[in-house]
Amino acid sequence: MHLFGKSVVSTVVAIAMIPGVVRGQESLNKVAAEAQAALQGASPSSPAVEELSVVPFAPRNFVEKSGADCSGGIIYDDGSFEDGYRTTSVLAHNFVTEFVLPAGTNRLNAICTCWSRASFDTSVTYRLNVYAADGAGGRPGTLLGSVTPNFATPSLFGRSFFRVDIPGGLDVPTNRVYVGPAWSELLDDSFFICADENGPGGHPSYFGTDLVTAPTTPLQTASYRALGIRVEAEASSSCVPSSTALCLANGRFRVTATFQAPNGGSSGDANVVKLTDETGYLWFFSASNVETVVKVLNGCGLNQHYWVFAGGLTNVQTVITVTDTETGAMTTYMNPQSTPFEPIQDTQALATCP
Ligand SMILES: [Ca+2]
Repeated sequence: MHLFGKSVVSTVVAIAMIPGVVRGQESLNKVAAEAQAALQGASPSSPAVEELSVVPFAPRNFVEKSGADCSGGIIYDDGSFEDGYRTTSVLAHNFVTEFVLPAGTNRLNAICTCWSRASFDTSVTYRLNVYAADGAGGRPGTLLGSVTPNFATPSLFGRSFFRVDIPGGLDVPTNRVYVGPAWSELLDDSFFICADENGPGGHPSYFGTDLVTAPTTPLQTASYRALGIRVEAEASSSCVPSSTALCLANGRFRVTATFQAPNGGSSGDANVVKLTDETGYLWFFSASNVETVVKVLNGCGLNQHYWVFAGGLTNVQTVITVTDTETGAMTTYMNPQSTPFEPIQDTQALATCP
């Protein structure tokens, strides 16, 4: 598909657009929803990724930085972007990359995205989505938060970073999340998220064609290494409770766990249920089937440590992580596969008093 040519379908959509529409999120969603309804059955059932580099005169290996680029943050690209991607959807594009937050950090402060364009529309309106890694097979799942709307004005065929600060930060319950932009092809024609095609790579990206729904199609162009998406993260001052994060001692300590059933059985994040401010339990397979009880005790008056105790009713492989969100210190316990859970009575767990 030529970048400047419009398919019959997208021409129909363009006519349906209202001139001067306010580019708020509500109108973004409304326009997309109306177009989706109008196009039912007409949109491609399996959208693919379209590459900016099919434009023969696009400059290569060219980085133009127009703003803060999260250079001190979590970066998976090599600093130069050889291409740009969007989907073939005539409705919307949604790209995310997996980010693994450094130990002790669970608050996203800023997201930087690199943009390029191949049209005379100079400004793209986009939302930034953060998804939990709780979809099928660890793919993007629950939408944890969005920052919207945002605007970027990349130069024609350039590659420019645009930084968005998250007001108050976004606390996330696990250290692995998916982050990236979504934008409407109806409102913003021919914009591309920058792509690094010769860096170290190592983190998967996914794409989809809805502004909100978690994108779950793996990005697998031949030369994909990383997208132009970076984040800044820091330690939150407290634990954020969720179905997989147990917050104890007035929110200071976060307990999370993963499990792996034997013989390639099910695996994932343990579900947590709080019992008291210092005790909770984990379940893996059903809410009625308790696997492990965990507590964090304040032993500062006795031996200048916080204590971690746990008792298991399981022989499934389990990894329990206890994090002191005030200091970022963490300790991890593992029960091996097909082994009766040995009691944990760790009175030296965290030397982070008071
Ligand atoms: Ca590169």
